[in-house]
Amino acid sequence: MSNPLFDALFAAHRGRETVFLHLPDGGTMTHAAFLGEAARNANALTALGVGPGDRVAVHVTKSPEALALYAGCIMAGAVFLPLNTAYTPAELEYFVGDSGAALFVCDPGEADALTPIAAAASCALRTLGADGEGSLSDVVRGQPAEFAVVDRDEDDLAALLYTSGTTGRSKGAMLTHRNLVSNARALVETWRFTSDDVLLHALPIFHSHGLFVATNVSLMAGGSMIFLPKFDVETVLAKLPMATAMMGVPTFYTRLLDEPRFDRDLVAHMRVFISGSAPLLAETHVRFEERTGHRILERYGMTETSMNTSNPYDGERRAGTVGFPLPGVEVKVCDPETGRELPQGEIGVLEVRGPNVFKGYWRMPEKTKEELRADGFFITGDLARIDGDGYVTIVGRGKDLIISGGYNIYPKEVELFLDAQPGVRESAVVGAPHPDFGESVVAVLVPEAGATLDLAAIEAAARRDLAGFKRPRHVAVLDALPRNTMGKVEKNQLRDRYAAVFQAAAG
Ligand code: MCA
Ligand code: AMP
Repeated sequence: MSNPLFDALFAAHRGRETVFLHLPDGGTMTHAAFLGEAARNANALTALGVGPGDRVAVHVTKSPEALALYAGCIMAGAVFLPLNTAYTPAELEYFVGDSGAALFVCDPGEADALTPIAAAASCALRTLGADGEGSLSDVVRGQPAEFAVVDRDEDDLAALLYTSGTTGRSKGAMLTHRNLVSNARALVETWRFTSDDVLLHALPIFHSHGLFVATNVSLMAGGSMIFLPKFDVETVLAKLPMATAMMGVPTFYTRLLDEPRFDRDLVAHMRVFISGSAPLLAETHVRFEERTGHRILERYGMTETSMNTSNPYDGERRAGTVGFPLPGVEVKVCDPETGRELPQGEIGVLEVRGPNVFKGYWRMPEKTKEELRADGFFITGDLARIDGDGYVTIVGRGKDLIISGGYNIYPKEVELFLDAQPGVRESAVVGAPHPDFGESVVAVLVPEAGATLDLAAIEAAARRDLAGFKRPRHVAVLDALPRNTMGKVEKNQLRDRYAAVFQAAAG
C-alpha cells in the first residue's frame, strides 16, 4: 500500500535542503523543513482525533503554515476542505454542516463568530492565524517532525472543494488521489516544470488554481515558490526578477499591463506566464506580447476536473483558445439536448473524460448522475468549439455563471438572497463586462406592489451574508423583469441593457 499523493508530491523531499518557499520578508523554508512541518501537522491532526477520510475544513489566511496543514492532511489520510477567506459565517455554516467536517480550522479573529457553527455541526474548532499562531499551532508545535504516512488508495478522497451550483446550493466536488496526481503529472510534463523553476505564487490557496495547479506542480517538480500572501502589483513587480514562471487569473495580467514599469526588460529572463480560471481576452494576449515579448500560455479547467486543456509549450499559443487536451484527457463537443457528439467545428457543450475527472458530488448522487455520465464523461456546461487543428475555444457558457476576477458567482445564489430581502418581489442577477474583474455583478430588483425598497439595508445585509466578490456592484430597480412567452426571465436582454454600467464607471 502507499499514499499516492504523498508519494508523488512529498516523498522525494525527505532530507532535501533546497529552498521550497521564498517568503515576503526575504526568509526561506527548505523542502525538508516544510516536510517536517507537514509531519508535525499530521501528528497534530491525529492527536486531535482526525482519522483517515475525515474532512478538515480550513478557513485561514494564506501562509506557509496553512500550506503545511494541507500537506499534513494528505499524510494523515484526511480530506482537505479549503474555504474562500471571503466567505461569511452564513456561508460557512453550510459548508461545515454539509461536509460533516471533523475539524474546522479558522483565523483566531473569527473564532468567536464561528464557535456556534462548529458546535451545531459537532465539529472541533481550532485556530491558525496569518502569523502561524493559534490553538492549532499550539498542538502542532509540540509534535515530532516524523510521521508514519497513512496508506491511501488511488480512489480515496484527498480533497473536497465546494463549487456553487445553478440551483443556488453549493456542491462538494470529491477529488481523489488519482485525480490530483494525474493532473499534476500532466501539467509538469506539458509546461516543462523542473527543480530549477521559481514560481511566483500570488494566488489564493483555497481554490484549485493556487493549490492544485500552482502548488502541486511546484511540489512535484521539486522547484520553489515565491509565496506571496496575495496579488499586489508592487510586490509582484519587485519579485518578478527572481521568478522563472508565473500563474494567474486574467486580472493579474491586465493589472500588470496597466503598470508602465512592467516591461520587456523586467521579464526578459522569465520562462513562462500561464493564465486560467476565466477567459483571457485575445486583446490582452496581444498587448502582453507587444509589451513583453512573451505569449501567455492559456489553459482551461474546472474545480471538478482540475485542468483539461492547455495551449502548447513549444507550439503555437493561440490567442483566444485554450489549446489541446492534456495527456490522458479526452474532450468532445456535444449537442446540449441529445448529448450526441457534434461534427468537428460546431459549437456545443464540452464534455471531458480522464483520470482528472472527479469522483462525484459529496452526498449528492442525483446531481452527480446529471453531470457525470456513466461512461465517465463529465458535462462541463461550457460551450466550446474545436477547430481543424484541434485547438479548443471556449465560446460561452451553457450554465448561468459569472466569473469575476477568477471567482465564480452563480446568479441563482445571489437571487435567492435578494428575493428574501424585505419588499423584494423578485430579482435577476447578471454579469456585465468589467475593466478590472472581466465581469462583475448587476442585480435587478422588482419591488412588491406599493413597496419602496431600502437599498441601503439590502446592501448592508449583503455585506453581512455574502462574500464580497458576490455582492452586486450595480443595483437597478424595475417594475417587472423582461420575460419570454414561456415566462422565463430574458437575461440576455438584461445583459444588453446593463452592458456598459462598469465601463462608464471606469471611464
Ligand atoms: C476582491 N474583491 C472582488 C474580487 N476580489 N470583487 C469582485 N471580484 C473579485 N475577484 C473585492 C473585495 O470584496 C473588496 O470589496 C475589494 O475587492 C478589495 O478586496 P481585495 O481582497 O483587496 O481585492 P484584490 O486584492 O484587488 O483582489 C482581486 C484579485 C483576487 C487579486 C483578482 O480576487 C484574486 O486573487 N483572484 C484570484 C481568484 C482565483 O484564484 N480563482 C481560481 C478559482 P469591498 O472593498 O467592497 O469590501 S479555481 C478555477 O477557477 C478553476 C479550477 C481554474 O480553471 O483555475
Ligand atoms: P470553477 O467552478 O471555479 O472551477 O470554474 C470553472 C469555470 O471557469 C469553467 O467551467 C469555465 O467556465 C471557466 N474557465 C476556467 N478557465 C477558463 C479559460 N481559460 N477560459 C474560459 N473559461 C475558463
